Amino acid sequence: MSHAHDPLRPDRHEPNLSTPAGDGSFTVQPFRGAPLVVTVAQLRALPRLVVARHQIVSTGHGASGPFSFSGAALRDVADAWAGTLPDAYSVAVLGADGFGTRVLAAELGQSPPAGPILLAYAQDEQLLTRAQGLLRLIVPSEKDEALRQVKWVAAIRIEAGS
Ligand SMILES: Nc1nc2c(c(=O)[nH]1)N[C@H]1C(S)=C(S)[C@@H](COP(=O)(O)O)O[C@H]1N2
Ligand SMILES: [Mo]
Repeated sequence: MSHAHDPLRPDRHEPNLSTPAGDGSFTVQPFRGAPLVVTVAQLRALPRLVVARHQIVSTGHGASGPFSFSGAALRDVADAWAGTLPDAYSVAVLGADGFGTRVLAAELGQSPPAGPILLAYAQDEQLLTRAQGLLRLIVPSEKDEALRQVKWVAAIRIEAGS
């Protein structure tokens, strides 16, 4: 299937160099029902997982890292706050600047090295600053242009279908 016209599957993107405002809180939009706001403190209460030796391959300024990212599994976030999930679904993850990606349900269960997909709040054991992307989606399997390493995560939306 082609994703050529899907704005959450860009082929390329120049990274946004200006940091959008926010404290890392994000909205979870369940498939049905009202959205809720989750804080970084609530996220940190979920099991902490680590993705080690992950490199950010930037279009604009070369690769950085490898870093060790830690955070909560996107799957645990969905289980905790997204309510009843449809049989087939994907999770749209959007940054405060509108950049984003879509994670398929099947990807949520991936083990290393392809997974786990994290909502990371720390890099090399230091809490991420807002400028660094607090919070940042880490998709370990994506190694090309950081197109799925979404910074400034502000909203997560459950969408039916795959
Ligand atoms: N919210 C958001 N996340 C983003 C981007 C962006 O523009 N907005 N750019 C992506 C791209 S294309 C790159 S190369 C990396 C840059 O990450 P870095 O600042 O850690 O090098 O962020 C990715 N995540
Ligand atoms: Mo990039």
